[in-house]
Amino acid sequence: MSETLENLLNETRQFPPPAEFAAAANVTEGAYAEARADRLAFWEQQAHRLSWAKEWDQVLDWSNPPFAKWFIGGQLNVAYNCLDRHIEAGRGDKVAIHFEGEPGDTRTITYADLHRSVCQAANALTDLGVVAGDRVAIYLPMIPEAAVAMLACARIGATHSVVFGGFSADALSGRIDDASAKVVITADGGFRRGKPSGLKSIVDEAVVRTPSVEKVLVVRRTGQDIDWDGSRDLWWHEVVETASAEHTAQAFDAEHPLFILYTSGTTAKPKGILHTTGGYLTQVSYTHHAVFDLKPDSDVYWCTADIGWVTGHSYIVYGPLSNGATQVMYEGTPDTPHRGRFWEIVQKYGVTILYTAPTAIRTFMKWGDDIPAGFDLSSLRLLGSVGEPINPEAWMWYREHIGGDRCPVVDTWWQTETGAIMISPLPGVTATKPGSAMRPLPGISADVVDDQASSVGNGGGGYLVLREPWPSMLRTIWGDDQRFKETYWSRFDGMYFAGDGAKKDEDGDLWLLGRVDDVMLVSGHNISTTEVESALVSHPKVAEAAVVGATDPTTGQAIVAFTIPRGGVETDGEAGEALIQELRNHVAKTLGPIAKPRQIMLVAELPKTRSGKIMRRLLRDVAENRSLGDVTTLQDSTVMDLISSGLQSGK
Ligand code: 6R9
Repeated sequence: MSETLENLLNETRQFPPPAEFAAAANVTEGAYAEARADRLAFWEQQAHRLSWAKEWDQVLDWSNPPFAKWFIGGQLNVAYNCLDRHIEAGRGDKVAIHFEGEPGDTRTITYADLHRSVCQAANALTDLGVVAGDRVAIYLPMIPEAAVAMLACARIGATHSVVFGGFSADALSGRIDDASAKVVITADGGFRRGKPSGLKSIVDEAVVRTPSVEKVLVVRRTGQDIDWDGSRDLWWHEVVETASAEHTAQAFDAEHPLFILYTSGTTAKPKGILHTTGGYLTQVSYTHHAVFDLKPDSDVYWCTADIGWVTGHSYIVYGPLSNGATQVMYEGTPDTPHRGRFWEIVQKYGVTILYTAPTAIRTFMKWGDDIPAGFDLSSLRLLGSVGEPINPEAWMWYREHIGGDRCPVVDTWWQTETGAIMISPLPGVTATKPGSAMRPLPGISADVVDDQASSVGNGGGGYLVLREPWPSMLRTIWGDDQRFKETYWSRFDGMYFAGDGAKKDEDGDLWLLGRVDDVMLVSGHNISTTEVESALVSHPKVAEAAVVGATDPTTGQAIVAFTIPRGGVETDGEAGEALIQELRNHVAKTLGPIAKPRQIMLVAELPKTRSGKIMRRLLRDVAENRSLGDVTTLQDSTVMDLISSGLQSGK
């Protein structure tokens, strides 16, 4: 990977924080030096952001790597930290959640309201026989009950396993079974693209195969007809909303399991990533405060992720609520009932901090600049990105068309496994570069190493690793310590291997290059898919691109690009052919002739996972004329048919 291209390093645009923003920022430059001087003392200080029932005796126990323990001997309750302590501080009437349902129904939920619901749900779960250490599966749409259910589990020490509401019965039953969940919390359905989708029917199918499940608790959201098993199913409004709202939170050990969240490996069985209590809450609370510069009294924060992903866990539920934020929660899709829905929501609630994903940003670019231009976005003061490398042009578009050229943009790198943000600008400190996640946060030691595990110098590329344990790190893979060691700790001795490629530029700032499985080897040169994609997206006629390496008799692998033109670009017949030539030449000019794609296909859509990441594996199958591999994690299964049929017609 050291022979990578120079393109991203040629990005010279830089955006220092506005002086006013920097002057009022939550975190200043000094934090880096402080953490460097004494990393454990730094994290200990961050742990004091929380209320502990009992202080820890030791900050970190790393005597048995890679099994870390943080804040040993400490005890706390997560729900108490997210709710009760704000109420005790006189902030019970503050809005916690502005809920916006897809059909337009709304709910305003204060911290006192949320506390009441969580206490009721905690009592109801206790009545159902759930005790500390039991697992509870949560399979809900993006409605406030999802946060209530998670916090109720945390309150009684039950470990939740949230399964994204778009997953199939197979995926759901596999996850319920792996964790032996005792209770499943679901809804009759949710609203998606204007239609009620079924959830309860999928649970019915899944639990036939999961003997551990004793009860299914059902929220009424859509009112659609559902099947009912009187010995197993219970309505949320009958058992939770009638339960006592008195509940005293008991403190749990800092290493008590808080949640399991499954990540789908590319091939094998999903991995149950286990997070625990004290270190996790410390790091999500600190990073939410530092990276988003949250001012709880004036900000309106909105993270557009689904609660079914780690971004929703850490930056909708635990980070913002532990910090006493007011936030927006939206149930639906960005184009229902119209393509301005996000901007309408920003305008309506006066959102000040927006956290979304490159896949959404590129979609908005494709839809056209005039859509956000039709709304008042002047309340925004900070923009965040997460989920994939953000192409420099998408970053610029986000800054200009959403951030009015005034809001700092923070590109945040992290993973389900890391639990919290690891690499990101600090908005009041860092002069950002479009497309770079910049530096590890204070207290985090990320590095880029070569095949021999040596740190690369500035200007070099290689593998992203984490050299020291961090508070919100995964503790293991549920039930499989061996797999935990093999997956993350065996590639480089004594380091956590993240599976991502990265580069250091001449200033030592970090550029993420995507999963190392996606790197292409063309005539002996390592070329990252991210770089070629960014070169394509830097062309004014391109909205989105996905690049793969296909076997080639002369070059080993050859670059094949799937490209979505921006709205209004002519692609029929000769115009399409001309555009393809123009794009091939554009890539050759930007990155060098070695990176010129062998083939470019103009397509209408790209295959994405349900969390919005491009599935290059499937495009590789198409590029190499193979039948498609496993498509069960595809967001939209018709996309691949569209792409394949487009190719046959020569497009
Ligand atoms: C939070 C989340 C993790 C993988 C990660 C990387 C990619 C996430 C990124 C990014 C470049 C960023 N990723 N954020 N790549 N820049 N800012 O997405 O967790 O679903 O577990 O995915 O996502 O490849 O390894 P998760």
